[in-house]
Amino acid sequence: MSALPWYEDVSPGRGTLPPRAWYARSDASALSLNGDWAFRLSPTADTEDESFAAPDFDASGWGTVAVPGHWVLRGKEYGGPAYTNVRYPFPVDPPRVPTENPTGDHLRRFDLPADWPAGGGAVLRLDGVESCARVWLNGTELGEFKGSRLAHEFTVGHLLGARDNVLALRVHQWSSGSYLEDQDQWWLPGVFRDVTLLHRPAGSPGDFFTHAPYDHVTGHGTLRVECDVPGRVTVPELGLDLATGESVTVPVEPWSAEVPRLYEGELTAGGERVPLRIGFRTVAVENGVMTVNGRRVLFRGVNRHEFHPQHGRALDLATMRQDVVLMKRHNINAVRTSHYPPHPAFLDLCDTYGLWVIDEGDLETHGFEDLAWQGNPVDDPRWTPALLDRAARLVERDKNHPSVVMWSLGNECGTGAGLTAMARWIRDRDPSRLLHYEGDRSCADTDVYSRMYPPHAEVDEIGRRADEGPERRRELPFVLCEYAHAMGNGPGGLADYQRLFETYERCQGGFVWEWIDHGLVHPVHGYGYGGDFGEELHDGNFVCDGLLFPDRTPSPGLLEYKKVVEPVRIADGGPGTILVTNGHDVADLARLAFTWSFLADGETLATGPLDVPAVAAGASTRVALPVPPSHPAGAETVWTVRAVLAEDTAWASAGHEVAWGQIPVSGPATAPRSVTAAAAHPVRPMRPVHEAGRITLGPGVFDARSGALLSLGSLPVAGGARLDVWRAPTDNDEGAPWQPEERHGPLWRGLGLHRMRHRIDEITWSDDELTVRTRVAPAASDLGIRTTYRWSADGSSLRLGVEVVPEGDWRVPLPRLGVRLGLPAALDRAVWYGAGPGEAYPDTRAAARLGRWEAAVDTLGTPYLRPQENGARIDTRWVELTSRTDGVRVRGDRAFSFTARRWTTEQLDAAAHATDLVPGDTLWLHLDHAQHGIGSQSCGPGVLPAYRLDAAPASFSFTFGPAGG
Ligand code: IPT
Repeated sequence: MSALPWYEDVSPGRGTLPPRAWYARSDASALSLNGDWAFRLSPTADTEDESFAAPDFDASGWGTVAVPGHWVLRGKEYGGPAYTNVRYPFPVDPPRVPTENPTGDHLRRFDLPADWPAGGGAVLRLDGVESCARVWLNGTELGEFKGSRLAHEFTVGHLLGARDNVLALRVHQWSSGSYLEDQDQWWLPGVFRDVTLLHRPAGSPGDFFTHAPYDHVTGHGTLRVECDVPGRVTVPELGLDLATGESVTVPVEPWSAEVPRLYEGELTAGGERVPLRIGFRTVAVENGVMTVNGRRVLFRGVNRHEFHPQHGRALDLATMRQDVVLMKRHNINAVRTSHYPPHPAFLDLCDTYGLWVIDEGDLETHGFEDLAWQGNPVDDPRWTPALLDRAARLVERDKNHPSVVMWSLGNECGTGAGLTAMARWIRDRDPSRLLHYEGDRSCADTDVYSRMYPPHAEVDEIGRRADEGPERRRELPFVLCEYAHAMGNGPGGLADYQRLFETYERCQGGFVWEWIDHGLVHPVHGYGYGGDFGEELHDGNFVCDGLLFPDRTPSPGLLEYKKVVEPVRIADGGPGTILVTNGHDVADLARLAFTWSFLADGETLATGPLDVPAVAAGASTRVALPVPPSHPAGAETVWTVRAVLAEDTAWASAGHEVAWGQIPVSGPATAPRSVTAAAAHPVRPMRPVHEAGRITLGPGVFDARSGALLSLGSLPVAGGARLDVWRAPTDNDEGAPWQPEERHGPLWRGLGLHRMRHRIDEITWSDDELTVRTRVAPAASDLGIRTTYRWSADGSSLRLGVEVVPEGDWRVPLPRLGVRLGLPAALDRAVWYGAGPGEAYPDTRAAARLGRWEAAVDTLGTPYLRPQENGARIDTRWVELTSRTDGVRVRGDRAFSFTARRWTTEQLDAAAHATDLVPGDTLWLHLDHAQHGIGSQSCGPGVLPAYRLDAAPASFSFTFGPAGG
């Protein structure tokens, strides 16, 4: 067999310059080559010869493609995006790739700007091309490279003319590099980051390395800028002017994610002045704890893939900034750049706004796991040069960012000598940061013990340092590089993890998987996921597991995370006081203003400012509350204390809420636990009246045969107000096959909880009550739920008491336990008193606060890309649903959850995309005594025992009355 073509050999490339520090700009000229390029797509690597690279080639018959961009996102005639999680979408035979290898030829003609300097050289920089490129300028081949999310540069000065330069790129979708880029994401070939021509004045720096450690004992920073050419470094604010290579120690303010103090400086060498953005900080492990500037840090992190619903991984600066601002506004302080170095400008934003960064190499070979890791490139010396190239391109490009506190070798590669070689190289080149890699449990090469998706109990054990394992590992700080899989509704259990992180110093937080849903704009489905673009192999909606929807709207999961990781805790401090705990890593509370409000039955009676001293990070203080305002006797009362930004910041305006707490003063008037009518309606109980197949009881009319509620005052009722235990399984209910726990979604469906039948055993009435006895059960099973409905009424309200007694050996929890009824869709507004304003379930309820809330019914739901249970409002005392002319109020004897939507659970369950759900003319109202928790089992652990809804005898009741009652 002949030698392999370059794109199939394992080498990282040829002809490129050594990697070096990236900077956004200097005073040297630069020409962006972004824009519309001439483009030709071929089905194989060799359909077309290389004559297109010749300067006189006529490309007038070609189409165009936007650079940066991915050609597959241009429409069907350009192929399409393809999503796989772990599996390679081609036969695994490294380093060979399929003959069907979509190949994009790209051409760009350009003139040099009139003011392009005459002397010096020039460099062509390509910041990201998937999966490889061969490059020509003016007919001369420059070389070729692999490493999609890495910068590659070529010397081009000698080839440039003033006019009519022709840059030609041949890009193959598949290359040997694809074996190293098996990240869980869309396969998206193309020139997806900037292409820039950089003038290089004579004597200008090739590379430089800013060293700026901070000594927290002395408060001094030491600055030294290494450079490959002699130059000078100035930092006017510090009065510094020193030679490159020289070091100076001066008093400084340190950089941290909370106080991202940057000093502007300049490196002058030859004819170039390069702006420096210096952040002084020292990263260390001290006694098994990771510290920055001598203080323990706690990561409130997310995994961020680069994603845009229209542009894939081609992100503009505004979108990157939007990500950073959204993170800061949601109390997120750390990012893992899963699983490749991001666009370099993103790291500038992290430096500026303040985020701790784990910068990860462009490396994942996960698809070998299914093959027992046979042939894994990270354990094959032939691939080591390619791995080292990736390590160097990561570190060299990003080494000058203070935000980067850890280097990560890559993700999900198993183990191998190649990884060790990378780790050695990185340690040698940059000992100032910690090294991360999750895939090797021995931690032989790493400075932190990192896990993905460990259950809470395991985190607890590690926190107590009771974990077994290699000696070395037991002395390392612990992080969860991935946890809380945010797929669909969820993640549940966040608060329980956070408690562990705040209990054990060794547990230094984690990174939620993941930041944003990768739903791509789709002509039919709104947003498409795996399988929607004709892929023969795909992993469905596993690519939609973010805290943001594709359009960057925060999901309920992000709001929950914001609350769970809030850096200030406001709790009951004992009579008349609150306890304020500053959970920041370094910042005191001076930047925050506190306010109180006093609520009675959800109504705000008074508000005011609260003086809270600027306690230091880690410290607590007790603060006295004012005298409560006068309020109705017997009202449920609660203090709400909020911490808001005192002044505008770069990422939010003054008044932006950072943290809050609620402190109950007096509870709800204790409701009668008995569900007998007498207890609820001491006055004027009404008599059921039987006539012509109907039973009338106050405002309720029932079918005398089935006991179904037919109307409620003037409102027709569908579905009878019957017991309901089914919910459209969430992605977390469905669970992941690799999780050891039982998967409830499939078990529920197997049992038939989605097709429960209602047997009417007895309908009786007395002077003051209508009683309907039933047994609710699925076909083919001996499991069932004895259900008794007791209806009673006074003049205007109707009361339903429900008693359930499960029969048989129930081994699975119930999805929900409540009743559902259909009301006219004209009831389009909801007002409720309970926890809100957003969706909440037993283990996703931290962000829900007690209050009186109001919303259009059509906004109560959460449009998860794959439809599933959503939109419940927890801890509801009462809810009112109204149209312009009509309305109903439902009160619970005890707090309940309500859900209101214009489609049934069955329709929700059957839908594959949010666009499948069409509102009907019935408003389906669920009144749930309880719901099962959410958990995180779509990838990680399931619902914790405390949040399980086990089948057990229960009774609950609701009172239906006129709105405004
Ligand atoms: C883990 C991966 O690291 C990440 O890329 C993503 O796939 C995530 O899971 C799930 O969405 S790997 C998983 C099989 C534990």
